[in-house]
Amino acid sequence: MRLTNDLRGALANEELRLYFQPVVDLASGRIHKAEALLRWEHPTRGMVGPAEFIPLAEASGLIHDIGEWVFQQAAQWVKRWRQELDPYFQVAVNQSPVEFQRQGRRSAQWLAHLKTLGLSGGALVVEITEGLLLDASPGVTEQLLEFRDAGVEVALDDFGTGYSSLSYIQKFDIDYLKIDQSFVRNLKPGARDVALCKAIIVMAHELGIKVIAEGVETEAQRDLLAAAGCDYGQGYLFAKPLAAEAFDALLVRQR
Ligand code: G
Ligand code: G
Ligand code: MN
Ligand code: NA
Repeated sequence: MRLTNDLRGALANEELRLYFQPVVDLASGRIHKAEALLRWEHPTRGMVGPAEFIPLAEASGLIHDIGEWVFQQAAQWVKRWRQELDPYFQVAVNQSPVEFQRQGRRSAQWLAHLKTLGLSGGALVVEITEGLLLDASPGVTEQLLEFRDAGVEVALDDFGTGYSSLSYIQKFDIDYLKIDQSFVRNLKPGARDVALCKAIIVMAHELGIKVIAEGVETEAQRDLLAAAGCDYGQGYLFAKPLAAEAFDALLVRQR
């Protein structure tokens, strides 16, 4: 396919961009973390989103080199933000099931690389989806444990859209649960989704898991989530995903 061929050249031609969206502590209103979101600045098509090209990257095997690039970029930026702004700042990177299952011995290389930058594993959060846990092979479990041992935190992305089962999150020692934006969208006083979000938050907290709400677009949504005890929010209300330099400027302004 044409786009897959172009994607082969995207890394070499430096067409990939790593954007960052703030993750805000709902109690203080401060930016504590960022989610790294990949973009492809295609020479003729303009900005291409990951939903379009990640599947091609997976099918072609290019996902592994791309994932490596994402990690390198994320590590470089989190180093800066930890050094200059906040020693506990974290950057979250997304891993598709295909990537995560092949992570294997790369974990050791990642950790070694973080170490050369003077960073601990705790500088990173890895976002995985429920689907990965559903057919969890011994390799997946092992990988999760390896991250845990190294202090890398794990977030369960898009929570509520898959086969959300309480047994997974209990079994896999997850650090964060990200409530999918489809639940946040309909948050209005008295709406059923308020009860749903509250229940998710209470359950997560009982299990020692922190909660991030995605797709927060209005102050009303933010206030309902904060009142429900949600720890973090992410969404256009705070900022859309930003180019690294713009995100950097945002962080400097909050210092
Ligand atoms: O930012 P946007 O809505 O376009 O992201 C769409 C999807 O792409 C999200 O579900 C996100 O998890 C995924 N995604 C974004 N960046 C990356 C990445 O670096 N690697 C992988 N595997 N998925 C990503
Ligand atoms: O990794 P994940 O599947 O959670 O990807 C999050 C996606 O949601 C990204 O594509 C990001 O651009 C998008 N997004 C982030 N904030 C908002 C928001 O407030 N509203 C909507 N509609 N989308 C958002
Ligand atoms: Mn995500
Ligand atoms: Na998500």
